[in-house]
Amino acid sequence: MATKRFMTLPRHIMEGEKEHPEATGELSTILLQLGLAAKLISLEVNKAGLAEILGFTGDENVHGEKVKKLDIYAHEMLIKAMDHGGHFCVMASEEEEDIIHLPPNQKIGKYVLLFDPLDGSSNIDANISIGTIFSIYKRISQGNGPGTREDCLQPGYKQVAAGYVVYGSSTMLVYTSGHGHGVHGFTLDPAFGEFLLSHDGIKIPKQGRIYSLNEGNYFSWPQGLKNYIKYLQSNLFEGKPYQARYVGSMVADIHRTLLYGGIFIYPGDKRNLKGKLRLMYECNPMALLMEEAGGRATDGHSRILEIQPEALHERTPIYIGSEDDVLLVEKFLRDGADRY
Ligand code: P6P
Repeated sequence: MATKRFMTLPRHIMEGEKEHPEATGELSTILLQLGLAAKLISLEVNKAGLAEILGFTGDENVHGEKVKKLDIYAHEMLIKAMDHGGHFCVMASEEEEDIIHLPPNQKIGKYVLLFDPLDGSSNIDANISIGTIFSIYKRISQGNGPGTREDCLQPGYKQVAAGYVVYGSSTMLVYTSGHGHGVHGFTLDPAFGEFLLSHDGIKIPKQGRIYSLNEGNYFSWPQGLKNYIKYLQSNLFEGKPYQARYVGSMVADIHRTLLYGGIFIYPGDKRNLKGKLRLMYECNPMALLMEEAGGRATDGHSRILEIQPEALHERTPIYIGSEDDVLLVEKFLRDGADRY
């Protein structure tokens, strides 16, 4: 392995490819293209306050939510960066109701890309960290024609790669190609516009000391979750209770959980039984990363990665982070018998 000091994303991907002779190099090219899109989105995000591109477009996305201009820019940038090169047969985005076909004149590939172009975008105006989340599968539909909804609705354990870009105090790209190949983080050096390996083989602590969820929804939670949070607040762990941290931007909250340990929760509650976060392009990619880093990700009872999707934008409750923390909340949920 080359010295880490200047291990750029391209070199890391090429080195990884050498270790896996079965790799066709196509996945490597896809990850490099995603890195390029991330740099371009990062440029816009980092100057958003100056570029007068803040504020609502007045449009609404497929979920009836007001859309910020940066959402559209990130969505369009990712499609432009990924819709040629002949790698994909179909794509899907949080910003589009239906699946996205490649332009008619483009070569059709064997991969499927799902993405949330700019998650946490409601935080843009407050300069809070936001992110891009991506999930990659191989097609399962027959033939070499355009991909189908079936290609986009695969359970998370079939992902061939997943990751996120967090646009924060620095821009970081974190990805895994699954199958024990580990989770690796790259920090963008703006001086020469390259992602440099900064976190090689991220592993999450088996237990943390931080819990992360929106406590404003307390009175809608299942009883077991209320009991769990009260337990964390009223017991001492190494002499003090757990600390509460909640950004309200999934990529930022997951990134901190991955590096520091603990648990991130977006539960189902009596108003929204399936919670808020999307299975295909938020929870599945984060679950693959977390399991690869030694953590755990469930809907409170079952592995996120084993959920058989039925709809492109379906939601799921998510309990994700350090293995011991997720196992403990599952016990409280069982004991609470999902009572409200
Ligand atoms: P709430 C951001 O809008 C988002 O989709 C995720 O990034 C974040 O984890 C969640 O919603 C925050 O939701 O209900 O706590 O504001």
